[in-house]
Amino acid sequence: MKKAIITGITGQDGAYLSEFLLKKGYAVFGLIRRSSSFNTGRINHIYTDPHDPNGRLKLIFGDLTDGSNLAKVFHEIKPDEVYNLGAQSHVRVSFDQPVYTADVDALGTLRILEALRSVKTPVRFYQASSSEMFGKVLQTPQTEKTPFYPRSPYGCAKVYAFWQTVNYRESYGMFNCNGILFNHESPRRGETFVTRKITRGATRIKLGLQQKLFLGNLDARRDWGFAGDFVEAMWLMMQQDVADDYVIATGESHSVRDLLDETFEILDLDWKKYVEIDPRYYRPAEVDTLLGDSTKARKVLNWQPKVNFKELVRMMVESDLRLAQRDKTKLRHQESDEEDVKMIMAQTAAGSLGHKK
Ligand code: NAP
Ligand code: G4F
Repeated sequence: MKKAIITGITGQDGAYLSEFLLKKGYAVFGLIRRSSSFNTGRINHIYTDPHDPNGRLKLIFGDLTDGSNLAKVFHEIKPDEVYNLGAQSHVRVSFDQPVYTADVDALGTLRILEALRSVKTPVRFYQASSSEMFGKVLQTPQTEKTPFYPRSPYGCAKVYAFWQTVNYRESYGMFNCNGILFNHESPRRGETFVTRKITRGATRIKLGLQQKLFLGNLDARRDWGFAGDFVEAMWLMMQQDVADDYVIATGESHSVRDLLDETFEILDLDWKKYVEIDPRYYRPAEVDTLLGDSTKARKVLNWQPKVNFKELVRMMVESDLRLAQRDKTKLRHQESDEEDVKMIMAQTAAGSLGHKK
């Protein structure tokens, strides 16, 4: 049975990739960070009892800032494949936490590469590179040959990690791949990324749980795909005879405004009545437009996306509508529970439920 280690298993892509690898028959080992509250919500449905000898998903505590722990994990598990999806992945936040972002996203990758270099069994390595590396784009559409021009601490950290991945491949003959993935979304997308923020906000507005939606730059354009399609490309890269780097994208670009049109139209609402601009969501430097050309992946990996923009938005709206409905029901129950508690307390104070002496 093949063994894969996934860093960032609790994130959006980690959850989809785990499901995908488990279906392929892999034993999956996920690195998780210790957290003061549960952080495994996206993978609870596939998690098995840690003592079950047949359980194929195991979680191990670890952190990309702790190199000695990474080396220990690799030596103990001797994986066939390592997928490095762990990152401080929010571009806006990287301006507030540039050093931390570099430590996790750039040096974290280097720590993995160094640890893997000392593992004696052959290991294949996947690095979650990003279209953010193209930043202020020098060519459209962007291919594997387009020069990088990062526009954020996050983008700079990912460029560093990209080149170290290539460098270790060329210097030490390691099987290292970079997947240069354009934006990919899903119902499991973090709530502060723009797609999910919009589908979540719009559905809550529809059900009366929220009045307004505050956003930043509505003119930015992105090549948005479905995360479930994109994790298949990660795996395909790792099954080739030769390690290489690939752009993974849909080849369609839409603005944040298009996303608002599409989302609110499904809900029969006019977004202009609800959306307000909040400059806090502007970035010191913006990536205005991204559009990927994944011809190489389509030819070599025989990969192509299955879900288009409209289908993606509908999938996210339906899922968020279900969650909003659940929140509304919970709120109603809470209100009626609150009434019950008040009534019981009032009766107690009045003596009708008072303690007998
Ligand atoms: P995500 O949902 O934000 O997940 C990030 C994961 O990294 C989480 O599991 C998080 O753990 C973990 N993590 C954060 N800091 C860590 C640390 N110090 N040590 C170990 N793990 C840490 O991101 P995603 O959307 O799934 O993206 C996966 C990867 O692809 C990331 O590297 C991202 O930068 C890259 N990428 C994403 C896209 C996209 O559009 N989604 C496009 C290109 C590249 P917690 O749950 O504990 O926070
Ligand atoms: O959804 P976003 O935060 O994604 P961004 O910055 O493109 O980064 C994502 O994709 C990258 C791949 O290119 C990944 F590497 C990265 O990890 C992450 O997954 O923002 C998209 C666009 C930006 O131009 C932003 O300025 O939407 C604009 N935007 C407008 N209002 C907003 C908002 N973004 C966020 N997060 N929140 C807003 O209120």
